[in-house]
Amino acid sequence: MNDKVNELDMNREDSKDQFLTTNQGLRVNDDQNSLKAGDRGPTLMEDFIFREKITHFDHERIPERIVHARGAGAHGYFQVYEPQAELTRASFLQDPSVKTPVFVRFSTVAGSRGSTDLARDVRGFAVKFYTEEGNFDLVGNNIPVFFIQDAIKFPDLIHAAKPEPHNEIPQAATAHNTFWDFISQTPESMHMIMWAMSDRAIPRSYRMMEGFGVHTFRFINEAGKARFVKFHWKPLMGVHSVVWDEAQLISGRDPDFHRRDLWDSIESGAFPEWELGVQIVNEEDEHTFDFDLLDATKIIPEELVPVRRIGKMTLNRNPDNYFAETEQVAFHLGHVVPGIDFTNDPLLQGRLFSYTDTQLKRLGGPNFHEIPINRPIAPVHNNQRDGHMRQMINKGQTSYSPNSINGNSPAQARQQEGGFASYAERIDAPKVRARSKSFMDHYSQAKLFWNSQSATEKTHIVKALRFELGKVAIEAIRQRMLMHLSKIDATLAKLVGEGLGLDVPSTEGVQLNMSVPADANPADYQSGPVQLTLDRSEALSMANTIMDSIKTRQVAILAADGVDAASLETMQKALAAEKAVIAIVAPHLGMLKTSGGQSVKIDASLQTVASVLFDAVYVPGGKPSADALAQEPDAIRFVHEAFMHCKAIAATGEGEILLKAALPPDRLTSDGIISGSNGAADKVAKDFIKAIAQHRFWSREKSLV
Ligand code: HDE
Repeated sequence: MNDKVNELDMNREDSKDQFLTTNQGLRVNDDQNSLKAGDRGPTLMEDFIFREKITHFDHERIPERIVHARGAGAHGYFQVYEPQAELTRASFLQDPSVKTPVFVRFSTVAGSRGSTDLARDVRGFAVKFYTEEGNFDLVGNNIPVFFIQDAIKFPDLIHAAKPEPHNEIPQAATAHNTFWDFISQTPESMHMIMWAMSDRAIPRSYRMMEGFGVHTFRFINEAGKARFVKFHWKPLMGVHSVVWDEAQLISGRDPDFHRRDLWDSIESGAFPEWELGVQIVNEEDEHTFDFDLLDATKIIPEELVPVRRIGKMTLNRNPDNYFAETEQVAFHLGHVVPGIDFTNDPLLQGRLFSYTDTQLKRLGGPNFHEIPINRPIAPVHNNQRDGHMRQMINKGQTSYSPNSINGNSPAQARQQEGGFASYAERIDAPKVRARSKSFMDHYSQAKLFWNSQSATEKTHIVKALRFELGKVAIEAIRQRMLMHLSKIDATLAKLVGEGLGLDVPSTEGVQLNMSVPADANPADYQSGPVQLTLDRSEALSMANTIMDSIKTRQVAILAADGVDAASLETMQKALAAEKAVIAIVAPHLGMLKTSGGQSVKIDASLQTVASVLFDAVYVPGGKPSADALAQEPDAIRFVHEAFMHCKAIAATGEGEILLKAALPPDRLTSDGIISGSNGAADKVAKDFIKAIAQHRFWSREKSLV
């Protein structure tokens, strides 16, 4: 039961078995021809049907989101595990039997609405909880920190990241001059840069990403006691990514890869799940860390404050209409409920302004809260009136307060009645434009992140930086970036420098932070020394993630006519039992003739798919099948690419012929390549399943560190 999904019913339309009408309900008799003076004459102004249709069409587009334009959404619900009354009075966090409806939108940041899902980018992770006390939006990302510390820099950051203004190139990519020009003068970005250059920025699936509220928020309980809180989403499938070469190829083969993955898994009943985690810090401990809790470029390492998992979110329904739901959904950090409040994080504070402002432009006026997907399930009563596209028909004579005519309704609610009261934080300070000294450590947590990565992850970061900076045409920008990297780690800087053909310049006497007010002393804005309370944090490495299931993993079975039916079936059964998704890929579409003369349906041809769309490949036996595939360049490339991207590969019997055609002999025994005779198909299937769950076999790559 999902109240919001049912509530949307009043706005759903289904034209099945209905007549075509105008927007006024008039049945249309001829939708093929406009009204003309003679069948070869000019169209008449009178044609109100033509004009209505074309006018509506002309106005079908609304401005795309200025950031996070590209996204995909889904409905679901959230359930808390235990009452959280000790921490917060928020009602949706009290009763484990209550399923609070949610709508979630995942997104990339930089690209336009039609750009590829596989850009190297931060992913948005925005959740709207339709609670009984009103909507609560947790508008987060899949990376726990941000590029900048103060919201006033956001337009600069985004202008630098977006396609360059003179030629609108490149789309959905940060690998260009302006982005790195800005970053190389903004050391507060360095921690975020480490994350953005890591594989976190190229997820395998939205279902396999963490989510973070980023800012420090406040929880407030019934007694008015406040604590700091950081929000986390932990995916039950673990955190997994693709490799960069693969991401680039997917962008061509299927730019809707993430959108499709989310859609298909929900349609097939494999509902994505995340646990909601909280890190709690008591108010008296605010200043016990070597970073500032109000600084959104810092995490609280999980080793210092563990993440408590307090509930679970399940996404179980795709939208009916992309535009009506996913495009029109309007998130806002300021959509909170009693028990959740803000802190003075200057990034958070700026966001509190931006989200309503942007909806006014994007959704066209102040009534965007009435659009069905944005409408709370909690009742709405206030004295706000009129405006573009008003849906509500407010009854009565009064639209002001106090009023005596309507008994002063709608009435303010006491706190005990659910009235929201802002946390009465004491503020007594001069009004200044300034950055706190406690925000001036820009490299320590970047170093912590680097130190916490596996050798493979470090290699990928180095390669990502070589790629991105390699696309920067201005050498001074590359040089500046190398200086910053050398502050994080000397090996990192050296390795990136080698890829760029540059020595790492000395930072002696160089002012690395150029984001300095005109009258400030630049020295006050330079980063303090690197200080590490922790050497490393296990939670930061994806190498430590969950790898226990192959559920929903996409497995390609490469086959041609004459394939060995028994080994094919054995593998199909074994994979299906583990809930993997199987596709038989053959040189042509239609039916496949097995060695035993049976017919098997082909799911995709080698022309329509590629290995980058799958997690693993299996080549069954049957000599005619294997021989035919070994003659197909697309089949050879399929196996070769799967190998290059470190995926599990299995073959039984003559299936090895294709492996031998695709890979050099010394690579046939690499990790994650499983083969056996046709008779051993059972054993091969078992080993293959274990291998797919490992996600990737990084030992095949050349490690740089
Ligand atoms: Fe956003 N951000 N943002 N952002 N943001 C928007 O609001 C903004 C930031 C995030 O799926 C916009 O409705 C400012 C951090 C998500 O609809 C806009 C600053 C985080 C989404 C806006 C930030 C986010 C947005 C554009 C600097 C992670 C997509 C369209 C202070 C915690 C939500 C819109 C969706 C969208 C402003 C930084 C997350 C312009 C000024 C940090 C997930 O209002």
